[in-house]
Amino acid sequence: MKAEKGRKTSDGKKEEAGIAGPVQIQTFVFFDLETTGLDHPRQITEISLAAVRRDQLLTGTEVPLGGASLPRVMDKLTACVRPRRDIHPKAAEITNLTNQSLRNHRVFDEDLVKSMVHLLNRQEGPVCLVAHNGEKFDFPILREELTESETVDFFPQNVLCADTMVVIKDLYAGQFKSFSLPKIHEKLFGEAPPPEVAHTAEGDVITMIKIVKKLGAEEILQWMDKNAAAFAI
Ligand code: DCM
Ligand code: MG
Ligand code: MG
Repeated sequence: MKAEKGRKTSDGKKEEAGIAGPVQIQTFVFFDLETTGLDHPRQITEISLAAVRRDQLLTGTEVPLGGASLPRVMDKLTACVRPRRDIHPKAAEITNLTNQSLRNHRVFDEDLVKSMVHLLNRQEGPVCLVAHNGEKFDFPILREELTESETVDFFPQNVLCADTMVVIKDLYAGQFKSFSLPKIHEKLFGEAPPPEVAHTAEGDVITMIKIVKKLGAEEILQWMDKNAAAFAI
């Protein structure tokens, strides 16, 4: 988080200006949305959250999975959502979520938001939502759905957010020609995520975690400690 410069510590000494404050994010909640498409209003068709402790990203028990390693200890929530507008055919094609298949599902409502909040409340703080292209896509869409459904007051005010696309552009720009999630995965693991994984919210969340571990979690997590912003509206 951006440092509060010159803040006084409990013994009255001034902290050194310019050095990031004592914030060390303890839980990273990888997060992805599937939506009705790229045209506005963009509405959620699926949401996935996977909360992972810092130490699990750095040294956690590793289970081999497709040549990568994943933390064994994760708290996850994935849910489909019926949007209040039509799903664009292109979005339906890549996500395999259709107007027809979601027709009897619940909309983005208080019960879903409370499920998310309960998952977030169980994590050790500071907590940071992490999404790929989150600044331009997932974070504003979630904020809009919270506002529209009048559930924004339930959402914890102290949650942070960070965008892995921004982090990777900042730290590893030279390594990649494209910064899309499938292209980064392809470069690092020799193949794109399979179609049954790509553009599913949970599949994209898992891909993000694999990428962070593979590129170097230590450096990426420290970047987020320094640069994460407040999620609250
Ligand atoms: N999307 C789209 N067309 C694309 C890429 C994405 O309409 N070529 C929309 C639909 C997806 C959403 O963006 O549900 C999120 O993309 P992603 O699966 O990459 O998270
Ligand atoms: Mg996404
Ligand atoms: Mg996705």
